[in-house]
Amino acid sequence: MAGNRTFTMIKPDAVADGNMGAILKMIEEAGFKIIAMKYTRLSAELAGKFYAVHSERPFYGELVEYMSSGPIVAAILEKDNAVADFRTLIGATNPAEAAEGTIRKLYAKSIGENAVHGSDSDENAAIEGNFFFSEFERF
Ligand code: YYY
Ligand code: MG
Repeated sequence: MAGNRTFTMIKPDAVADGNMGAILKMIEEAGFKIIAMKYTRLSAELAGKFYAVHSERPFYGELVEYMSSGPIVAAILEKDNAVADFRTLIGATNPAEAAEGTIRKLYAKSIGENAVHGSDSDENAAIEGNFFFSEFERF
């Protein structure tokens, strides 16, 4: 059964460009409820841990550098079918391939600087939410 929570980050490029409010508005208008949210900045060490699954990929170094380059917003979102519906809302990893009207189509600069993160499974949504939020912050 599909779960009802996912995890997102508004990435450094989108925060730096002043798109934080517009992206949060799209998320809320799509029916996601914000369960937990924080404005923070990842160290390179923490960004490396968050994306450890990609550590053997050629883009890992750039990804870690980028994700620690400035403030982000991290949030846990709730909605029926949250993981799949949120992936639809954000669009393809590469904005050139993202559908019209998706967050990445509107706000991503490139495949690397792609504005938002969205969990890819219920299991990872829980792991990623727990990475950023303690138990009393995600009630
Ligand atoms: O889940 P999603 O963010 O859509 O893509 P992933 O394949 O999990 O990759 C994570 C992250 O890595 C992606 O958002 C940008 C970056 N990246 C990249 O810079 N170059 C690639 N060819 C693939 C991914
Ligand atoms: Mg992913």
